[in-house]
Amino acid sequence: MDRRAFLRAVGPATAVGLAGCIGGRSANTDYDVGMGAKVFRPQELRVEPGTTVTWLNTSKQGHTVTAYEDTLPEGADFFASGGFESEQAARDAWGNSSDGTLFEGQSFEHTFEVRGEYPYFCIPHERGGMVGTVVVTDDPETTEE
Ligand SMILES: [Cu+2]
Repeated sequence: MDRRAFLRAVGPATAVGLAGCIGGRSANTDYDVGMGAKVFRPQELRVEPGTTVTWLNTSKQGHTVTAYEDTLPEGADFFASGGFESEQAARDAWGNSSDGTLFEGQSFEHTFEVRGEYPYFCIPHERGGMVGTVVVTDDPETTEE
């Protein structure tokens, strides 16, 4: 079983539109982390180094995917929807003009090379608890470290 297929298999049973899926994978179903009203699903995703993770806004609300810069593993790249280079830049841009927002059906990707834990959040729903973690590990199929 390939890695992405495994991740989908253990991921959220989120209902998404099925139009256009006949005979293959549509863009709307090919994602690793979905989004509810104020939640990332799954909240924790475990992947091997080198994995490209795709987030898809499967809700009607606008969200962001924004890394907590201060807690990134050493040597890891910052990531944020909108392509900002720092957490502060992402927060400022969202505050000024909602830049970096993923609207319904929009996706964001990041490739994780460095092992470790990557907490991230949604800027407008951070206070509502919309946070998640990507764990990059050589052994993604267990939940014990
Ligand atoms: Cu959100």
